Amino acid sequence: MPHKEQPDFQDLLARGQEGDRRAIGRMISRVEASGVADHVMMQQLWAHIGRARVVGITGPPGAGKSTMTDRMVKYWRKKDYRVGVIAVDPSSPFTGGAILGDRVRMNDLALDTGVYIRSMSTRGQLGGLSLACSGAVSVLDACGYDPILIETVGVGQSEVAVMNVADLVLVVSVPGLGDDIQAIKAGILEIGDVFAVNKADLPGADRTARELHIMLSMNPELSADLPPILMLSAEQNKGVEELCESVEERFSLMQNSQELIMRRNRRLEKELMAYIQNRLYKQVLSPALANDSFESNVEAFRTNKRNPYTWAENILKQIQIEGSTP
Ligand SMILES: Nc1nc2c(ncn2[C@@H]2O[C@H](COP(=O)(O)OP(=O)(O)OP(=O)(O)O)[C@@H](O)[C@H]2O)c(=O)[nH]1
Ligand SMILES: [Mg+2]
Repeated sequence: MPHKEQPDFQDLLARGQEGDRRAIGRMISRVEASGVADHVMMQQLWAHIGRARVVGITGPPGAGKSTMTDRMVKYWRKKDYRVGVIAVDPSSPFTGGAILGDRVRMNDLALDTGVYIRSMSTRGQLGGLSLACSGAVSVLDACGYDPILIETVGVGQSEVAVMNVADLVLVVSVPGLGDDIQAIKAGILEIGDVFAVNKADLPGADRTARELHIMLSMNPELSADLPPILMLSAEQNKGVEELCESVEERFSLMQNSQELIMRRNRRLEKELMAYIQNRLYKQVLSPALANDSFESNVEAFRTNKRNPYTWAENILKQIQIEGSTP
């Protein structure tokens, strides 16, 4: 069945591919607003995506992720790539100033038409932050942006989950984190493909890099192929080139070994499963639960007037009946 938004979308896409930021912004907003990814749009995007290299950048608050992102964007701009940036702003009050900081820092980038920067909030993403982020990546990919950098603080679960959207994850550490490397969540260490010790202009960077090396060596799954650890000072623009080259090299390796394809397949499967679950919940399960909710039965369960497992079976029965109706 033709969708009424179809011609509108083709027009937006064509304009987005020319670098029209308003058109790109509108497409991303549509992905974000729909809660579950806008399936008509995702269907139309599918034929246009798969070229962009998606780099996730994560690390503790204040590690210099935005400063690094800014430098890395400039490196790829010099090579004439059109670069996309998705900055996932942490909603925590402690880092609430990040958006403004990012804006100020990336001001000169904002004037460059070869760069598209989008802030995305952890709040208000009905279908989940990862889904919204993945939709935004697809839009940018379809519009010809490559690489696409996603910056997020490695604190909350949803922020870390965003890294699933990336092909490659860059984990940023800095000297003097108190408990040093321990301050980086173990979960983040495991997802890193390239490690950066930023603020190498400050004392203690060597030690941080050494500790990182030891921690990574202890992981038996990695011991044969330790991810690279690079030191840099984003602020002084030292070591940024080497870092970007290392990221590019990693991408070539992943391309040659089919690792990239495997990761993308896994990601697609996860995304589609999340999408199906969302739709199932929204269209099938929530109407059934609205008629006969858990809450409305709590008292009956407690007083043995109704059995909770019978209730659950009853919900399932309703779904089957409703689900099989054409
Ligand atoms: N000394 C030093 N300071 C740096 C370096 N890179 C960034 N900074 C400073 O560290 C502070 C935080 O930098 P950001 O780039 O905002 O860090 P962030 O990781 O994006 O921060 P959040 O998004 O709030 O988590 C700023 O004051 C930067 O100027 C560096 O290489 N050396
Ligand atoms: Mg930042």
